[in-house]
Amino acid sequence: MIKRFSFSIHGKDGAARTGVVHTARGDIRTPAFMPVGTAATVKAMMPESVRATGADILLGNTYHLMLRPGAERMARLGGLHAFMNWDRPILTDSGGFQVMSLTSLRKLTEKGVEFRSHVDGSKHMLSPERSMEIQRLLGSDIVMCFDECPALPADRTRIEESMQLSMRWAERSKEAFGDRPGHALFGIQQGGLEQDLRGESAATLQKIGFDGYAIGGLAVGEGQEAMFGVLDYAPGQLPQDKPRYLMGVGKPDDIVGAVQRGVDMFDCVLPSRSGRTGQALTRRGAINIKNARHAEDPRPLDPDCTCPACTNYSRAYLHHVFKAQEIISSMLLTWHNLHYYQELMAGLRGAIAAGALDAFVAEFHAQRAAGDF
Ligand code: PRF
Ligand code: ZN
Repeated sequence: MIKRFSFSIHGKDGAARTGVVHTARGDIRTPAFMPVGTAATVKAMMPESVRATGADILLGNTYHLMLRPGAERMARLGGLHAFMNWDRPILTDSGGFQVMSLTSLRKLTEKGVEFRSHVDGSKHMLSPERSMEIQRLLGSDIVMCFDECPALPADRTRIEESMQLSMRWAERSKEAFGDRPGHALFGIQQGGLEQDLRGESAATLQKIGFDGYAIGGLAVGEGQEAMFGVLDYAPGQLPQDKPRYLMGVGKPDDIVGAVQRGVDMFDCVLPSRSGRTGQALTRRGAINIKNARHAEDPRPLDPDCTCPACTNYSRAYLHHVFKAQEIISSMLLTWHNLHYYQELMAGLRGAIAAGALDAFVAEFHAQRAAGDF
């Protein structure tokens, strides 16, 4: 018997919720942060290390994996989970957003989008139907609808036409996805910063019917205040009893504000990418390990962090290996950043369950205001 996809809410505090998404490959505690494993790896991390940071689920990308190593090849090799040695849930993004941000010379039509690979210039096509097929070949547990996401600012006509195209593609995605027990399909709300268009998008998606609902089209240049303005109403336009996923967000304070407004799932390259560029994200804010002030500092990054970077190494060492471009620099800082993100999510879950989210958020901001250790 394949376990059915479901979501149970165990506690609420204001608009925030904590619960568990149940999948055939295991449970996802929410609010959840999904580390990004674009090319079948969370860069600089072994999968068992990613798990050790507390991650329940990873994100993979249709766009990158279709180009390299290829979806059909991945299927012949047993699917993404076996290929990358991660047996827990994987959510895959559908590719449209990456085509728009990573390729030039693309052609958008009702059918889908034609583009040239950023790897070798070869020509490819993505459509709702092909995106569903690729995500099936990868073996994704949570499949995302194929959508289009305009960069902001954009005028209302452009936002409206794009949203309506995404809704027609959502319908085709659902049809092409079919009936796949144990696998989930999420719709993606679009509509920019326009409340009525967001409402129309949410209503259309609910009529089609999905296992979960993403809020797309945010964190694309509008700024935190405008994003929170949308999040003041967007989660309420979506079903109460299904998971809500804010795509591509974000910084720690973005996540905290979005959780307060009713979002359950997040993904972002920030903790892993900034780990590779020498930025540590901590309770007290960001620390730039490149800075010469760390060169002889024997203290750990964060004295209270239990990650390997903070338990076993000094800031002086982390500064040295970054300056010397040693691979361990990326490994240690990525581990620390992912550990910090997962601790933050665990803290949010505990605070919501205890009905103490306001106090938790006040302490979160107070520690950041206190600055470096
Ligand atoms: N759609 C899809 N993927 C995304 C986004 C979107 O709108 C965003 C926007 N922040 C990030 N990733 N399919
Ligand atoms: Zn640490």
